[in-house]
Amino acid sequence: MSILVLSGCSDWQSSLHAHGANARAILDLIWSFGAVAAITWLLVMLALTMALFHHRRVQAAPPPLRIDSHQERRFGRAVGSGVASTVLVLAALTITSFFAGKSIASLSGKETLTVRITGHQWWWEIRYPNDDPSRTIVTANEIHLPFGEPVKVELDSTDVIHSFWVPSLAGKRDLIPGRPSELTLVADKPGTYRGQCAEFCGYQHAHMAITVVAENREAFDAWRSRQDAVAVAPAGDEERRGQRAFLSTGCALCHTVRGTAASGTIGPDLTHLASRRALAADTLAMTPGALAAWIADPQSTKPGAKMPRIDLSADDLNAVVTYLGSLE
Ligand code: HEC
Ligand SMILES: [Cu+2]
Repeated sequence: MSILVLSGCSDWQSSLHAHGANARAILDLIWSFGAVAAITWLLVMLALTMALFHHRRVQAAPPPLRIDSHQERRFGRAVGSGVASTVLVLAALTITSFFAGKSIASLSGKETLTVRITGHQWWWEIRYPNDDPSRTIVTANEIHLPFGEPVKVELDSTDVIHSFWVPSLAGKRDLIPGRPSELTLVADKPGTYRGQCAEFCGYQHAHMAITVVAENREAFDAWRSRQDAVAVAPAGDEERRGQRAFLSTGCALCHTVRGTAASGTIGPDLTHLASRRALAADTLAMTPGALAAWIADPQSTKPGAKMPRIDLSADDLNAVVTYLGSLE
């Protein structure tokens, strides 16, 4: 629990710690709306307190139809100025939010990179499209991007509505099946930012996190060319055994490992699995032990996940873990 509470405040997943132009525009809105709401609340409380203390005792109730015109004018002025100031404040807030929207929209069209994200229960499929489709990079749950450059993120979903939200970098955007949407991500400086599905999408909604790794251009290009390559061939007997087990026990029906016969598309692409930081949408760290635990019984880690438990012999399991662990 305390970890949850703390992670809400840490600066890698927080709207209050903006690390990009779009997140900053939203943070400015949060502060200005918050300040206006606080001042309004204070004024109302002040008026209420004054009313309580200046309350004059009514000696005898006046006859209901006797209108005191002086009193009426005062009431009229009070209500009128209340309405006028409400309208002014609303207009000011509308204008502020209009300009925030404009500054966010101003980045679109200036993007240097496109990332296509598809939401799945309960993981993110990430593609870096290429004019040559065979060179499109497919990965999962981890976006790499060059910092300082606006990146166009195209969003879609194949099952239910999800919502893409990396609070330190940008606002939310829903992923609605059949209704593609877009968002611009920009990170000011290198760093790792965490995002989370922000629209309840089923049982494992809370285990649907995404990581954004912002790095300099050279590091990003190096990452991209590593991802571009097909999977490394098994280097030894153990890896060969692992690959055989992987291809023959059904894993290949759902997973792709480019360069092998495995070309399933139900689950994440595993071509460069070992280059990622986490497993199953940031549910487990990328360690051999966690990988073995996940493959041996995905349902105990993420009940309801769309990956069935497949019985492998202990030796096959170890070999599969070694093989997948070699796919950098
Ligand atoms: C019926 C389809 C299906 C089969 C069969 C299947 N998987 Fe999966 N696998 C998935 C799905 C869906 C996920 C994503 C689960 C999630 O994060 O919610 C997944 C996730 C994974 C991951 C984590 C990937 C990541 O980047 O987080 C690994 C590793 C994995 N599977 C390995 C295997 C292995 C090894 C086998 C065979 C023993 C296998 N899978 C069989 C559907 C399948
Ligand atoms: Cu979701």
